Amino acid sequence: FRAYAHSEIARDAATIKNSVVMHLTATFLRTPDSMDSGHAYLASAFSVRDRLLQRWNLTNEYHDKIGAKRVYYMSLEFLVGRTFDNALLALQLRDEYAGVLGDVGFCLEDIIDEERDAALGNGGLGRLAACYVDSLACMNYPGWGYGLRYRYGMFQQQIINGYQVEAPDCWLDSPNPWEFPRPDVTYPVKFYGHLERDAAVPNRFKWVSDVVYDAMAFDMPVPGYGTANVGNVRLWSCKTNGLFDLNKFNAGDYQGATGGQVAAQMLTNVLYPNDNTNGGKELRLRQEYLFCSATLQDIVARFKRTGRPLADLPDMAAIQLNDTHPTLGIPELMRILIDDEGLEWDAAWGITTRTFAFTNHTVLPEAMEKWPVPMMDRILPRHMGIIYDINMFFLQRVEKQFPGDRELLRNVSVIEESNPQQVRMAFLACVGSHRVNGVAAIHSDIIKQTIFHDFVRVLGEDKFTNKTNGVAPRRWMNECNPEMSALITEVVGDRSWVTDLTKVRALEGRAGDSEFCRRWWAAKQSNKRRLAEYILATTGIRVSPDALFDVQAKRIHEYKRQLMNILGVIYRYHRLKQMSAAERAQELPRVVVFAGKAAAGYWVAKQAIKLINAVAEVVNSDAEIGDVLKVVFIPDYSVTAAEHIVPASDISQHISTAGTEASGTSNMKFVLNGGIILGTVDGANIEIGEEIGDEQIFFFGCLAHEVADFRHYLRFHEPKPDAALQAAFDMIQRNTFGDAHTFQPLIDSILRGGDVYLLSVDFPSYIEAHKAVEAAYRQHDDWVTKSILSVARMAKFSSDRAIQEYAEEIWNIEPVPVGGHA
Ligand code: DL6
Repeated sequence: FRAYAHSEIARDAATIKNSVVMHLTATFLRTPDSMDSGHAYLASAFSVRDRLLQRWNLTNEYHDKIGAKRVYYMSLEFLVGRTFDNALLALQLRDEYAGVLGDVGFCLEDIIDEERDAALGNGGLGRLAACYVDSLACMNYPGWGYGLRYRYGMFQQQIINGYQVEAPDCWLDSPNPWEFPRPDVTYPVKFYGHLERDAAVPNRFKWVSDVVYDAMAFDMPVPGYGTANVGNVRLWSCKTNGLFDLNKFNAGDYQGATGGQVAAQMLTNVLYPNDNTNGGKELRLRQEYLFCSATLQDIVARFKRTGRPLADLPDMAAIQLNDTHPTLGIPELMRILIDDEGLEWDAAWGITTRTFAFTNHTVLPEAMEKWPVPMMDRILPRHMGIIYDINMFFLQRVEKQFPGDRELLRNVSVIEESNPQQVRMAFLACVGSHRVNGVAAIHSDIIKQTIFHDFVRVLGEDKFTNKTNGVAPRRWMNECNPEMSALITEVVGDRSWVTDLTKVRALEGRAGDSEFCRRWWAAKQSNKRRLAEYILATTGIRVSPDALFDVQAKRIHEYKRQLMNILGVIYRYHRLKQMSAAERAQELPRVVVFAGKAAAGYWVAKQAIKLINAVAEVVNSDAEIGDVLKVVFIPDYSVTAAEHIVPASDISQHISTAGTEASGTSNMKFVLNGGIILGTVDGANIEIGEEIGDEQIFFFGCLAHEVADFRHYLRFHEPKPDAALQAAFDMIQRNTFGDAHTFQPLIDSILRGGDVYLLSVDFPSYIEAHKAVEAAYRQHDDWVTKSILSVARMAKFSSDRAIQEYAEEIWNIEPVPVGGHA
């Protein structure tokens, strides 16, 4: 095995061709003559996968052998996207496969397009998890992701009559080359039942239930770029085979016979399509527990194979909770240590808190996970008991520290005294972890001043830290923007910048070089042409690549203020309609691109999509306007769609109400691709501005510390829209975009709903910021210089930097290269 594992990956055309043909014939029962592009993809992907396997095995075996401490990144979401191209680039085999496929009449780009996205996430949080496992692999850190293998990923968004309509994402309909079923890695997970006290040992219980499901592992490789390390994401799926009831079947009860299977399947059937909201559904709680239980059982089992005492677990395993969704991991580890392994409470608690760390990703109240105590008690009686005890010991400590402070006890209690009582998952995660971090500097400050304010008093400031997000340069530069990447490689001298983004600083020296600027701009134009073709193919709308491309691509949410953007577009349309033809001809042509999904039950967000499409229909068919303004809603936003959209922006909008966007990561992606930001002083926009310089970014809007006062004022006073906003409202109310009644609730959310997201406050400065962008864009040479300087100064926003900070300051893990060749 070792000789095989260390052997050089075969790269010659003949061997690659043989392996593709072998898979075509032996795995898919096709012949080269009957190969279509779907099978060309599958055969090629399986052949690439073969080349990863030896390294994958070696990586895990090596980490086990040397007893490396691993980090386990627990996330209910992994928004991976496609893997084929990523793997080809990581293994540096792209040209070889392009050649082999070309020889048999296929174009690699078309073959790449055959792959379905693995869309096991909603947005930023899930995509961050995917970037982080990529960085772990590339930087040789021993680490695994743990998640759920949803049978249906993020829903597919269709736009019908301007409205979002959801369709299931049946991504597993065709074979998935990027997963390995592990039927031998299966754990029983219990629900409901009752507890039997162990009379001999205080705090120990036997949890008795006959509702037991089996969680089975599927492993996904994470190719490390330019290293022999291959990471692993282990996803759990609920097994159904053993649940077929033959007795019921024999008695003619065919539906009853499969009832158990259906119930089991439900657990890992669907990704909950909520971003920054918490539905509080019972099925979701069971999903979370299945995930946590299987993961913790697996981690403990792996640890026990080392033969070390359980007290050493924190020396061998760091577990990062990606938001509160995996927080049940804390009481689950306590249950395993106390009930299964026989440890005392204090020993178990010491191990648990030294093992877990927690990342908070939001301050929105509607996203805070809380579970009703009666529900938790019914589904997970043992865990409810453990949570009560965790809370009791914690509150005892608080009482000792701050005697008699009842309000403080109420404020920090893991159990909220409402009716019914609720378990506050963020508090449980905070109490059970040794570190808590936010995801951008401003966000980490805000959580210390708001939700965790009292915890800072009790637990000390040191427990709270910041880890500003980052994105993977592999996917978000090298893969999605080959032309710009080639220019960077030329300036840096080699491709080392792909794994060391500090090297892009070298671009600064070329920002004043007119020939280089010309080529930089040519790369941007070519990306814009590519996006124009994509827009034509997906929407039927023809746009000019010579216009300014103005993009807002992200989840549709009130706090992200797509509504402000479209109101700005309406105002622009209003102005254009008032101009003479000669005046209009002087205007800067603009294509305004929207993309993003709204949670299925989020009515206001879905109405915003309808308004965008209604405006698009009117504006795009207005012959007077022509190419001066086009409005596009690209349907079914996904990782792959983002790879088309991001490299093509001139400006992108990140315009959340100050203090509401924890970080944002698409802001980083757009700037890393030479786009300029129009944004609020929020999330990571602030740090991006600090890095690239204020001349490279267009800020507007009120500041986070002003928001509370504005909101307070607007609760008691009707907002006064400025003339521009009023003109936009008037246009809607004159039925310009169809029946005004459809959109009145959107207007009312501003005029009569307290304008929670402060559109009326920020609109005037938003319009001014657009004017500043236009003026700057007309200074073409300066604009290109801005674009180059921005990219040059963006090293901080590599996920590699973020992962290194987590590794050194939270996880205490070291890089362990397994050797071998890239
Ligand atoms: O940290 C990743 C990402 C941030 O960039 C976004 O600003 C933030 O909104 C998002 N948070 C969530 C929270 N979901 N829940 N719960 O998706 O995280």
